[in-house]
Amino acid sequence: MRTQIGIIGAGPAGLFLSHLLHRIGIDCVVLENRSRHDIENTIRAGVLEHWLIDLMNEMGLGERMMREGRPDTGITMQFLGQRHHLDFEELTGKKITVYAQHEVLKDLVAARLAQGGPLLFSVSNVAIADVETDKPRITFNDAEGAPQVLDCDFIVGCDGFHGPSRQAIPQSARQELDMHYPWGWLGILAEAPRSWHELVYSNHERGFALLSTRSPMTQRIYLQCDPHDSLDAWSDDRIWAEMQERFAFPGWELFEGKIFQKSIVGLRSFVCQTMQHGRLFIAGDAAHIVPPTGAKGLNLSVADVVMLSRGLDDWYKKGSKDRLDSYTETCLTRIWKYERFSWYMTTLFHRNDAETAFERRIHLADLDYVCSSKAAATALAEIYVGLPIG
Ligand code: FAS
Ligand code: PHB
Repeated sequence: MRTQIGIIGAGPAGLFLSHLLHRIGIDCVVLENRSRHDIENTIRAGVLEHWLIDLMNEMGLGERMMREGRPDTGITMQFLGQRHHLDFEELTGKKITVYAQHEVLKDLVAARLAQGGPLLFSVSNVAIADVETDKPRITFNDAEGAPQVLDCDFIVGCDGFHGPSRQAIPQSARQELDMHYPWGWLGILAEAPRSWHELVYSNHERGFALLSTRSPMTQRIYLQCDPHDSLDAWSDDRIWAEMQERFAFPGWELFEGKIFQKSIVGLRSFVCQTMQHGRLFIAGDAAHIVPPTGAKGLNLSVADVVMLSRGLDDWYKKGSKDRLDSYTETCLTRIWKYERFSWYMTTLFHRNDAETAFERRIHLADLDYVCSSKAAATALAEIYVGLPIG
């Protein structure tokens, strides 16, 4: 098999890249080791930045998102029993849209297959070779187990944090930086109506809680927990009791319902400051991880491949490698702003048992400042809605 761009991974980064390349007439093949059903049913992110909505619509992929996604003018911040609306639209002129990542993937997969784009699911034994030559290749077994070779001009690793592409950059050439947080997120999906008109971020003495949504009758709710907690320790009753405490607000009711999905994820920040090596590029979670508090993971992954697609366009159309050569530097500028923002939102909203009484008052003053200063609110809002994609 031969193509111009070999893409490993059919998550947001890999699928958006395939559509961006298709739009500019560059051939690509996407290799995904999970099944179509699995990737379309993996519950992850929920918030899309304004420019990503525009991109989906520009590519003709936004019809269902515009129909089923929930555009929000802002978020609600809750602390000390008070709720404060941060009006992003008033502060920035932009909105966010709550539309689940797995729904985005369904739309991207269906469109890619309809275009006849080679999108191979359930592959195995993916290995990257010869990236230091001008004939890089990917070896793998296809869904039937037959060995295959994909010859490419370039390989793009969109295979997430645990995929093989980052490891294909020699350790000596990789500069990796990370931070771990002492918190985990217990996330649930519940069959219940919406209890509030927008996202609620609650900083409560008992811990952080986040009220999000997936549809009018499916709610996505998160609780700060110990990252080493087991789901066995979190019965449905305990989960609802904890959520009622952390979201408690006079005259308001959190609607409960059947919990049909539970998970616990740890929080971390990670950046591989080397995002290219020879003819190999890495993008998205393969290169960086943010704690989900700022709702940046998916959006940052897509921003990487927007930048990369521009460099590949220059390479094929103008014979210029300048934008490919500056890919890492270009992406890191946005990545580190989003890493800081995600760290900020995480430390702002999570209950840190290790902080002193004085630090707790500083923390509460920080929350109060965001809710009482237009300048502070705008600083949060402009990144939450999404920095310009340039
Ligand atoms: P992804 O990890 O999404 O996609 C990588 C793809 O590569 C996967 O489909 C994988 O199966 C495939 N792959 C891996 N190894 C392979 C191999 N060897 N061969 C072929 N394919 C391979 N972000 C938010 O903004 N908000 C959230 O609430 C949020 N919650 C999250 C919860 C969890 C449990 C996780 C893990 C992440 C969460 N994220 C969240 C972040 C998430 O949305 C990512 O930022 C986003 O999926 C990144 O997209 P990709 O870079 O495409 O990587
Ligand atoms: C989600 O809906 O999954 C979501 C929303 C906002 C966040 C994180 C996750 O900050």
